[in-house]
Amino acid sequence: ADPQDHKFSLQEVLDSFSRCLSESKQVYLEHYVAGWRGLVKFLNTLGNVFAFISKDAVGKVKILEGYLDGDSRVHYLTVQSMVQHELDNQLVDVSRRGAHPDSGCRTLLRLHRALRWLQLFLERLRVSGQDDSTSVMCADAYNQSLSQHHPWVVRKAAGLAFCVLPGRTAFFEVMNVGPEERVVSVLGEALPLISEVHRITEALYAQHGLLDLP
Ligand code: 1PZ
Repeated sequence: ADPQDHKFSLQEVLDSFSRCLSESKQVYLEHYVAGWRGLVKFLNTLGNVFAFISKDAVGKVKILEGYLDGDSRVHYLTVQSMVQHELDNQLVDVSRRGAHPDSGCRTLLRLHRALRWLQLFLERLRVSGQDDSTSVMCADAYNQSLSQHHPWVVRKAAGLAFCVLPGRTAFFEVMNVGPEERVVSVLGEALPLISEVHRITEALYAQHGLLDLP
């Protein structure tokens, strides 16, 4: 068999996010978490500079995996059922950090905010041209989204990490999805689904007043 078959590809990540939505627009937690697990793998291939980011993401993925495998797993099938279950049972610190610092709701919110960054970044990448800089695309996407939730020191560290991102051509290669035209078409198919997952989660969190969980 071709060893390339087993090599990591960003395709798997996009597939996981594409599988997130049920017919009734519920968001399956299992696929959401699988998407993040894949993103972390991808981030790790980019080098040690990104370790502080990957470490935080891994921690959050592990927390959610704990719920997916835990005694209450029936309640963690979808993001909707998770929110319902945790709110009904007072398992969320709503106004300040307290007894539930690792609730599914607040943990997923961090990834949800980062998903917006991913959406903006991949969209920029999709429509970019030969001479565009991944560092600039990444920083723009970050400044438009996730940065507003981060303190100065994290913004500073993130800014430094963006500077050492591989250039556009190398970045397309590490995505390992195929030639540029294919990357562009795969992104074109996956991004509307990622946006939809983001939009539905955002509406759910807004409806329950959960967008600022500590
Ligand atoms: C391709 C280049 C990768 C750029 C990644 C862009 C995101 C930069 C985020 C830097 C933040 C990392 C440090 C940790 C911050 C945490 O304080 C926050 C809030 O969590 P809390 O402290 O409240 O528990 N964590 C986050 O905001 C989640 C960040 C996850 C970032 C995952 C990025 C995955 C990248 C995939 C690569 C394509």
